[in-house]
Amino acid sequence: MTDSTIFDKIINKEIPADVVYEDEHTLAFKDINPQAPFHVLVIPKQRIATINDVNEENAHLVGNLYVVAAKLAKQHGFAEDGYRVVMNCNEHGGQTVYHIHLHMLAGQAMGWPPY
Ligand code: IU
Repeated sequence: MTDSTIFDKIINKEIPADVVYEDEHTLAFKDINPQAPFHVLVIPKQRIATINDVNEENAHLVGNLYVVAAKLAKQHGFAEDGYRVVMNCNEHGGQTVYHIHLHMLAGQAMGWPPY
């Protein structure tokens, strides 16, 4: 597993972030380089480097990311029109920060395919 990332500093409040949700296991904050009108990253507080590191023991932490995304969608009025959640894995997936994060993009219609 790679070393800790800047997201640990955000979790530990060592650097600021625009936090939109926080509980014991999960944090959600605005992406600093938004790709949609609403773009937040939903992350587990316990670092999991990539999707390849998801297993039976930590799967509940990944499930929580979707629970939080659904809450945020309802709270911000995106549930009905829809939105996108995506998690990039390694180089071909476009992952740059090795602490898994669910991108939640909303506020406009999304295109497909994503390349
Ligand atoms: P990726 O899926 O690993 O490529 O996404 C990393 C995201 O983290 C990307 O959208 C960045 O804009 C975002 N980000 C951030 O919000 N705050 C930071 O301090 C850093 C990256 I570094």
